[in-house]
Amino acid sequence: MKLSGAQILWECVAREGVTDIFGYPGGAILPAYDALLGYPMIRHVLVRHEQGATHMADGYARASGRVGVAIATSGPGATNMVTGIATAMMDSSPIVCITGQVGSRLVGSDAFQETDITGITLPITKHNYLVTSPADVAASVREAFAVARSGRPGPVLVDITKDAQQGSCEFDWDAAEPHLTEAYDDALPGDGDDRDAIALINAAERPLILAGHGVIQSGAERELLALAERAQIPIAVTLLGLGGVPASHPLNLGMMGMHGEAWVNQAIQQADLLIALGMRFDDRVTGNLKTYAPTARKIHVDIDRAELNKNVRVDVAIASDLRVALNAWGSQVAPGDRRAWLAHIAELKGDASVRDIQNLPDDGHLYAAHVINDLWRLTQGNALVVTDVGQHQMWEAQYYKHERSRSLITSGGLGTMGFALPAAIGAKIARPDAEVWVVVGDGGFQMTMAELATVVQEQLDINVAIVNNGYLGMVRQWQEFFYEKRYAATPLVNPDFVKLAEAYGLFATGVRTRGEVAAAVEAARRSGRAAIIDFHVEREDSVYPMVPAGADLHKMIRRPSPIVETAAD
Ligand SMILES: Cc1cc2nc3c(=O)[nH]c(=O)nc-3n(C[C@H](O)[C@H](O)[C@H](O)COP(=O)(O)OP(=O)(O)OC[C@H]3O[C@@H](n4cnc5c(N)ncnc54)[C@H](O)[C@@H]3O)c2cc1C
Ligand SMILES: Cc1ncc(C[n+]2csc(CCOP(=O)(O)OP(=O)(O)O)c2C)c(N)n1
Repeated sequence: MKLSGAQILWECVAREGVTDIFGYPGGAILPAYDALLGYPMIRHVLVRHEQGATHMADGYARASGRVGVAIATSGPGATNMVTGIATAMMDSSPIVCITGQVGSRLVGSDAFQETDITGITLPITKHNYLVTSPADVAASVREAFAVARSGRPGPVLVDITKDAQQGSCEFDWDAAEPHLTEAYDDALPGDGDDRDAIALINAAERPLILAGHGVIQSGAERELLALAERAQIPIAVTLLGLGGVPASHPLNLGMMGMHGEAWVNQAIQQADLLIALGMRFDDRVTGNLKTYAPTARKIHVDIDRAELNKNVRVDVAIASDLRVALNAWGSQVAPGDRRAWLAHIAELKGDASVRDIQNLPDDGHLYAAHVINDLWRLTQGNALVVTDVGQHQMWEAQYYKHERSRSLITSGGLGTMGFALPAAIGAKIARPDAEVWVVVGDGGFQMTMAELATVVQEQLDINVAIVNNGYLGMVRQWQEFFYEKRYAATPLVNPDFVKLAEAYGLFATGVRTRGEVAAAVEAARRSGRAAIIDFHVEREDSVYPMVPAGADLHKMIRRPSPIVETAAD
């Protein structure tokens, strides 16, 4: 069957099972857009900025586990994608980005809207392709999907010249089947021996599981809980691991790291064994590496061999898909009695719990923690929450109790402000039945709020909670703690977000006191359309506890005023 390169592109995308793509047209990608009209089974979501398209594809992928697809034209369209691609790369999110390129004979001539996007994205993609002939489209596109979803997932870019889209050739799906090299395929059995890992676990008195994003990505939630319950090992989770273990599970201690629970960080420092599963020892998680978990032996299971012994030297390093590894350990892990260790952690919890906000008398002030806590109660923990980056992101992690995998989507590794709204659009399209809440700061919201028009055009029912403190809050907090309150470039003058939302035809309301929170959330939920709530929160509140960057993990800054204990809350 003879098809144009553009038709081959969509033929392959459709056969990969893709039903939704996110993009923005332009000259060099016009042949592909023209051919798209012949593929009505693929829904195209017109974004307002190509960065939005990449975050949407990313949110789609994180919400569903399927590959997200974004498309843009050459030059500025392609460069606008760079932040979204880097975001997906840092958090191992599988997306395929398709860009148009100038005609192959013009490549290298500084032609109109020519950029070397494969060169630019080389370090922030798992792999990328420059396709200059229609005969190469099928193999490149099929391989791009295979690379994006294989092994450790990640972003792949396919740059297709205009003449490669316009020219024709025979389309042969089978002949284009990808044959991945080991580097992009699932990990081979690792060097570390399962028997060594099991022996360490069985001998440990104070073991701790560190559960990361890889638990969710490998679908190993049940296997992980089975291990923890059988051996009675407590679990700490990373930011991107939240939801992989139900928050209410008695062995789940909560989040580790810079803004993690104080008792979790102390338990890490006192453990005699860390079992790190699908997490990469980010510096937000370890603090000072020289003093990190000094008394612990360490086991690390990761699908990416390059992560093993990268930041933290371990005793047993296993390169494997996590689910495969945990199944192999299975019943060889001995049933454990770790009551003494668990009781000790419960004591740490009692001593260290400083998050009192819930029990503070209502003095007329509205704290972000109130907002998140009420949102959690009112949605009964069932919402799919997509956060932006900053203080509100950390408060969400602390106060919204995630019970299910893929119920929190957030930019962890790159920490990309502007991520939340577009990622939520992708998530809602991937899971139309989910109740989606965006939790976003007044700063980050203004980076990509143009995508509200996409929400309206696609008739998406998404709720946006703006945690409005009139500052670039997280940076203000660093200035308060480390720069003597010299607030350089952090106070914000904002538009009236309620009026803005109304201009888009959305439901909108503002909240200034704690007593108004519940009614506003319920009104947004009942409105049956996209909604924005502008929460005017305490302007100079800070996120506690905090491990200053590079400090020892147990040396946390605590909330200064004495506050009532609510560990059980
Ligand atoms: C303002 C701010 C503050 C932050 N504070 C904190 C904090 O206090 N605590 C915290 O935890 N984080 C914090 N972060 C996030 C932090 O920067 C990292 O993004 C996060 O810790 C990474 O979590 P992870 O290692 O689980 O996930 P990833 O970075 O996604 O790594 C996942 C790992 O799992 C592996 N993997 C993937 N699939 C599989 C599989 N099938 N089988 C086995 N392995 C697999 C991957 O190879 C990778 O090594 C913060 C971020 C921001 C922006
Ligand atoms: C694109 C981008 N630029 C700058 C930063 C640095 N940064 C991290 S948090 C933050 C402040 C965020 O402010 P806001 O969105 O209002 O959220 P808040 O911290 O107040 O909750 C900034 C500027 C970033 N993470 N991303």
